[in-house]
Amino acid sequence: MARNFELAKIANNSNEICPCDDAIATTRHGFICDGFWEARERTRNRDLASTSALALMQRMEPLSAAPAPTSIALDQLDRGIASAWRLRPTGLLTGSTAIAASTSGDGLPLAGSATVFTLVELLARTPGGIVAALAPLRRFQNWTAQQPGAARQDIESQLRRSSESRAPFAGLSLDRPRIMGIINVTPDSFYTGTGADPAKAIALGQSMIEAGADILDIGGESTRPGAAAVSEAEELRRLEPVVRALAPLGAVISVDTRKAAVMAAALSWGARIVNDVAALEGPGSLETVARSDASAVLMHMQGEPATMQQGPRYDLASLDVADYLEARIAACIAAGIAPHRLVVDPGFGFGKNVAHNLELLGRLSLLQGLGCGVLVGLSRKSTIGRLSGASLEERLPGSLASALYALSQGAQILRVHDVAETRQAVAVWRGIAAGA
Ligand code: 7PJ
Repeated sequence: MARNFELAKIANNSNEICPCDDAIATTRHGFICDGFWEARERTRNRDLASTSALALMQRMEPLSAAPAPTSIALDQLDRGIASAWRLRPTGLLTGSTAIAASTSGDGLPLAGSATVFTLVELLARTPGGIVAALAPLRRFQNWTAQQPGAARQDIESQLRRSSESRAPFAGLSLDRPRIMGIINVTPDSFYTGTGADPAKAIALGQSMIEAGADILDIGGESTRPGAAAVSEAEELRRLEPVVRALAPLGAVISVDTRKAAVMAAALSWGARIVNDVAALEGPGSLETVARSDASAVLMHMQGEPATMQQGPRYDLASLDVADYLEARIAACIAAGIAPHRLVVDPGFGFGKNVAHNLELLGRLSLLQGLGCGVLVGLSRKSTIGRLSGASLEERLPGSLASALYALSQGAQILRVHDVAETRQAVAVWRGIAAGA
């Protein structure tokens, strides 16, 4: 009773949920309630109290839709007023229908893949808010040809980047979906408890390679909201044996870190990708990657892990995230990192509520206009729980559904906990898409 009261109190005071673990809440005052750690354990144990805890927690964030842009006809778009625009390839086709549309000029390949887009949604910022105009590709191309020079060049280059093939990333061709297995060498990550035990992390990595992982993403710091900060020395200590042991085994090694010194060390131990939830914004990160020949994942995060789930705000999440990632790509290029060394990631759950995550996933193909591969990490995150009511342990089916949706929108890399299951789902999805 006392505990339920405690949970109710927490639920009433809370406004957001961690992106990863349903059972962790931040309060309006920005701290993690102690009672929640116990509640989390109870959720894992799946006793009766934990079920009601989950129900309480799921009520904390309503499943509301993100504000939609105002729909207008393409001809109504006042070019003088729109300050910036982005194209979202849509009307996506697969199989022989895709080939036919491509042959007739009614469609273009999405990022060089077998999926073809036949419609374009033009999103524009105007003083009155964001507007969206949807048009068939040919009509859109005709309209583009009538635009003044600079605008035309901008739109044409976005269209070209959305359709051209991606360069290989860290030696992996992106002409088929790639799977990145998640290995957290941390005592406090939200899922897959290898803890901080290197031997268990190495064994998990070996099993992921056997299951067909192309990339292993090894992290020594939890970026979940409220997670304890980890010193550089501790992060290095956790990562070194795992990176060194797994690097020679065939999968490309990625290091999930925000610290430049950790990036440099992991690269010297054999890692080839830096996965940075801060998109190389930390001190020395850009320079460290530029000095190496490493590749990097640029992820969008609004705010800082400790507080990012407290009232995140966007004009339109997909547009704001695309603008941010474009700026980070430009910063990388300026620092000497060529675009083929980069993939972008919208950062599901990092300073985003459920509605933001769903809008981002629905408009994922917008990111193809940046010209880099797109990586998606939705595996077992709280949005899956919110849509399905499933606990952390039960979220594999929902994770697979979200992964396949991301593939249908052109994502090239899936960051997942469940490599074998994802691999099977991807193989079946690809077979079906090519089938007719
Ligand atoms: C992500 C990540 C993600 C990238 C985490 C978890 C939570 N890195 N690190 N993208 N999420 N690039 O392990 O699911 O979505 S931490």
